[in-house]
Amino acid sequence: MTRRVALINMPFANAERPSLALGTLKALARESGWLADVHNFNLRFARRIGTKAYAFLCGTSVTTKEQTRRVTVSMDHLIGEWLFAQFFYGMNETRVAEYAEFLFMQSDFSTHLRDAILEIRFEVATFVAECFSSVDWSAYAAVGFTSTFEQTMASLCLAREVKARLPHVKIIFGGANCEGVMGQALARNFPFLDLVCTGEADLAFPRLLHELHSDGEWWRVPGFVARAPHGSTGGRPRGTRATRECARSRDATRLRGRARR
Ligand code: B12
Repeated sequence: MTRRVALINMPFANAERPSLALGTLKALARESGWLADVHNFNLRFARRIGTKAYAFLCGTSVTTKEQTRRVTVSMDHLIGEWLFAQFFYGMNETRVAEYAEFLFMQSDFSTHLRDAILEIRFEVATFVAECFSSVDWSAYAAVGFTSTFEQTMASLCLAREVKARLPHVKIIFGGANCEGVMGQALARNFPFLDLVCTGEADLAFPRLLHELHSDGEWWRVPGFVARAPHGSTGGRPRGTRATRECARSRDATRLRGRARR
């Protein structure tokens, strides 16, 4: 198996701050003798929709010609997730109208600003296609996505594409949105995810790379919820034992921390 892994940073990761997680994982991969390429597709989307619009969707407050008072998106609206969900699940204009109404009620956006936000959904399909075609995914044994804040739907869009065309490439998710039961739910609901890292990966990721390279039992590495390679019905993912092990070690760390205080 080739020792090369792609690490992906999808929208809506802040365009002004590189991902600490992917920097860490890249260094860990290198120490394990793997080549790791970080693809910051968040920057590509920022270029596509404009850096000001992108920063706004990441939480920066803005004023516009029509909107003279400064406004900020609320993280509770999950606008970034909603935009990519329109592509992932297929657009439904009734639901779009419902969401527009919701945004109108919940925020003091001008009609112009609200419509501009909703229009961004039409950029997503081309963006995902471009992300896919810009990389030779067959060069990788695994593709890892980091998801914190509003990166889950965009990551799922590209991950589904890669898995559909290259089923042998392992798809791995990790990040704050995959912690604990959230990671279990992701693995259960999206069958194209092979592994979801449900906590810190500093120890788990090198171990996973080792198992992948040696054709070992990668689905048993503690810290991941994993889908078994053969005979999986696509139902419950395997690896809950690993998650419990991971949870136990996290509890132990927390207790040690408390004891020190
Ligand atoms: C630094 C930080 C910030 C900074 C910078 C954020 C940034 N954009 O880079 C600032 C102060 C700006 C900030 C702001 C906010 N933050 Co903040 N922040 C953090 C903090 C303290 C550290 C994040 C970090 O970089 N860690 C270091 C990296 C190395 O760790 P990591 O990302 O967890 O990655 C590890 C694992 O998750 C895993 N992993 C990650 N990706 C992948 C991928 C693969 C393939 C694998 C195998 C493993 C893996 O491996 C890594 C190494 O172990 C975390 C809390 C925490 N202790 O983690 C909260 C946290 C990320 N923030 C949070 C929140 C809610 C916010 C705000 C929304 C708060 C608010 N209400 O305004 C804003 C949003 C800002 C924005 N939209 O950009 C939440 C996010 C929840 C979520 N599910 O996404 C966290 C988790 C805190 C919490 N527990 O609630 N934040």
